[in-house]
Amino acid sequence: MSDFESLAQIVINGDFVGVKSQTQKMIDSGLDPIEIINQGLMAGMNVVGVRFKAGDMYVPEVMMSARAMSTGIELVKPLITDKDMPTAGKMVIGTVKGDLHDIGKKLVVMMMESAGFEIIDLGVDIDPATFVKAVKEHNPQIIGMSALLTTTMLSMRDTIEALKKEGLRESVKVIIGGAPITQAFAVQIGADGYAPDAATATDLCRRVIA
Ligand code: B1M
Repeated sequence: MSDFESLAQIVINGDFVGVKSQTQKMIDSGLDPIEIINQGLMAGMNVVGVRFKAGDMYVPEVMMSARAMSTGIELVKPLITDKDMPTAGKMVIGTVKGDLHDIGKKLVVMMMESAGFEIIDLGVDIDPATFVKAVKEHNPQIIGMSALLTTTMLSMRDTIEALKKEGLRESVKVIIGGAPITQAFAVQIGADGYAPDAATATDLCRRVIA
């Protein structure tokens, strides 16, 4: 097994202590930091995404892997400049107004960061005006909204309407998710896509901005 394969496997195992020593070893031996990220850390997280989607890995394991990957990224980051590491895209994300559920959203954030996206996480209970303000401030390609309550999911429609009112709807893709959300609902409110889980959300984001 190569050093890269071994690092990927340690990420899959969620072993953040192991990731620290293996990443440091690879840095010390002069390997390219970008390759350490792409062929080791992210390669491992990609496998985690596929297994999670297939139901072969569960939320706590995914969180352990994401933490392990972040440990490695923190070691490698000082060695690279922003221009060396192109981002896959920028997304503003939040749980909608009136809704405090954020475990699933955090999982989406972790998966997307692992895939190289820059994420601005607004947190929970985010009203349409705050999403609009964040679009103006950060100029993301994507807005992601999460809702876990049937009583709050309509706030997604309100945010889309607010974006239209401000003339911003054409400048961002809107993706939505959360337990009560369906593809039919996404179509109904004019979102660009719906993802049932965090791994699919990452694939969807890649697709909508391709
Ligand atoms: Co609440 N809660 N809760 N809750 N809670 C549910 C959602 C509920 C289904 C439980 C039930 O009754 N069976 C129910 C909603 C009923 C409904 O509307 N149909 C409910 C209720 C009623 C409530 C309160 C109203 C209870 C009360 O106070 N009477 C209250 C509301 C508070 C509020 O938000 N204003 C409330 C409060 C809470 C806690 C604070 C105690 C806690 C949240 C803690 C937190 O998030 N920090 C909580 C929890 C934990 C749950 C359950 C048990 C678990 C939710 C969860 O984290 N799932 C939930 C029951 C259930 O779902 N089994 C329930 C794990 C998580 C990984 O999955 O969030 O679905 P999920 O995310 C997935 C996908 O949905 C998707 O990817 C994720 C990972 O694969 N996804 C996206 C999510 N966001 C996405 C965004 C995307 C794409 C994909 O793109 C942007």
